[in-house]
Amino acid sequence: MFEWNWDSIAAECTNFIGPAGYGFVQVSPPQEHIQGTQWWTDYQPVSYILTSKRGNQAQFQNMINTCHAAGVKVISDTIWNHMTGISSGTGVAGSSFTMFNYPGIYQMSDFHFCGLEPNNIIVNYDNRVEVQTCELDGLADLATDTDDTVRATLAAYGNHLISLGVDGFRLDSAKHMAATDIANILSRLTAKPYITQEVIWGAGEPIQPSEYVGNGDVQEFRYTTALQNAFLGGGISSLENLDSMGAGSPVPKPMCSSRIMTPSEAETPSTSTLPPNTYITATIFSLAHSYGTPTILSSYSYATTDDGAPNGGAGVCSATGGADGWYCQHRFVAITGMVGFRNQVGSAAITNWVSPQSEQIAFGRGSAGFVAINNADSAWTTTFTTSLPNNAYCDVISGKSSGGVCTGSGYIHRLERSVHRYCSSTERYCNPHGAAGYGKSGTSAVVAVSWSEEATTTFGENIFLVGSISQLGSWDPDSSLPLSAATYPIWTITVDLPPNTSFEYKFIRKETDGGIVWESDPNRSATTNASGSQSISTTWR
Ligand code: ARE
Ligand code: CA
Repeated sequence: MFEWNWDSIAAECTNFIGPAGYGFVQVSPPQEHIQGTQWWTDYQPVSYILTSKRGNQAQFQNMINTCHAAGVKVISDTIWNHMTGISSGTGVAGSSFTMFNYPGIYQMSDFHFCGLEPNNIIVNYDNRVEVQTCELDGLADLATDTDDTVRATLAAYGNHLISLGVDGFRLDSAKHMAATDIANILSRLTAKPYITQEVIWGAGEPIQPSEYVGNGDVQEFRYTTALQNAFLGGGISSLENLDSMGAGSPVPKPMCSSRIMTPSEAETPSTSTLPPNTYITATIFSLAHSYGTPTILSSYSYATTDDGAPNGGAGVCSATGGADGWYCQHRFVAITGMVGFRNQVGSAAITNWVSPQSEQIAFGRGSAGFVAINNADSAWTTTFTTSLPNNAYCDVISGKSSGGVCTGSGYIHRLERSVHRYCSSTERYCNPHGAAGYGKSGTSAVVAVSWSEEATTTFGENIFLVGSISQLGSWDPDSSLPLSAATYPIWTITVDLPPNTSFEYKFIRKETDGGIVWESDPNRSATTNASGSQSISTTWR
């Protein structure tokens, strides 16, 4: 929530971010910084007082509590590398300073003076020592390597944030501190927060993002570049090889850069309607694909790149987009639909990847979701093979499920596990078929049947449901439905079945070696109700 103030983030957590299913909200730096309307004044710290443009400590605390109550964790942007770049002044909380003397906190001896003529400012990114001990853009560089006052002060700041309930830190300019410096400071924290480190990968540079993975996640930006290149002409079929697209070298899995391109980097979205543009389409891809931990940047429009937040920093949105200069990308229907999709598919593997031509791809995520993306300007009409069980599904991109009814298009997922979808010539994206349980077609009445099957298994064995009707796999073990072991030894599953329908079924156990053990005869039987839901409890036999 780039540059949103604390009160408006608190309200947005309650009103939208929590209900939409986002896991975290990342916020701009909370500490005292230099004065000025430009957004980047936030990156010139003056003290560790928690008063910034966005509010004071009480407001920051209230935001954390409110977001937590809405089920949303908080990541704080955190600056450990440097202090100010301007030579003197007064911070937004009233603290006076001169560069290299921050009263009561740091003095001259706590900073690096790397000896680089004429002004100690980093020029050569091919020199490790220069990058880590000279000044980034002239920002007073803290001696994080040698100075115990610096390390203790930064850890005290981190512990203060943790004591308020902050769940994670984004470590700004992490590349400009040795990974071991960061590790030392982290070791002094009272709890281990979620860590994401900004280490921009640069061609030929000696400092590698991989050096930092021991501390936490790394935001290294090659993912952004790969997506941008693919969607803006390179061809999205190339994304099948995402793991090896990092400018000739592999993009290692654990360090995904998650920041998606901003609207200004792609095409500026309209604030009133859902625009079928590249930004949206690429964001859909990043949420559908298993790679990394996606971040949605929620930003604002600007005339110059120095512009600070609109509306005095108070974030405002319309129902499905921005208002008063804010974009509110986190509210876009397609994006929130895909957040739900991602929550549903979890860690399920990618299945059934197809790309008939370079600008069209489709793939599934286990038994829970399927997405088709058309980045060409021509229509794409085809039949897909998916890993989804036969069922009715909502298109979560054109509308999300609300009260069990699709507000967008609904699809019946038919026999042969295929699904039809047509993209019009004006659409640059095609719609994914959303997660089971994330909304059923409003046009097809179904009865939700929930089973609780008690079964003891050994590690690696799993229980599946198979039966006489197509929704239960037509007695084909390969089409059987997996039960959840979340409440082991009670295995559970809920399946939407047609009303007033009689069928037979059994549970099967799949062994670690692929073998299948059927329950003993006779077959179990049941008949669905006319509507609503029903529950059946059984025990393995
Ligand atoms: C401002 C003024 C400057 C002035 C300075 C000091 O704009 O003209 O010299 O103040 O008075 C942000 C803004 C800066 C701003 C700064 C402080 O972007 O414009 O400077 O706040 O107010 C490298 C770093 C990377 C860093 C980028 C900017 O490795 O960590 O440079 N990114 C983070 C944030 C920024 C933020 C800072 C760090 C500082 O994302 O928003 O700066 O807190 C290659 C290399 C990269 C290098 C990149 C750009 O790609 O591989 O490592 O990134 O070039 O140089
Ligand atoms: Ca440094």
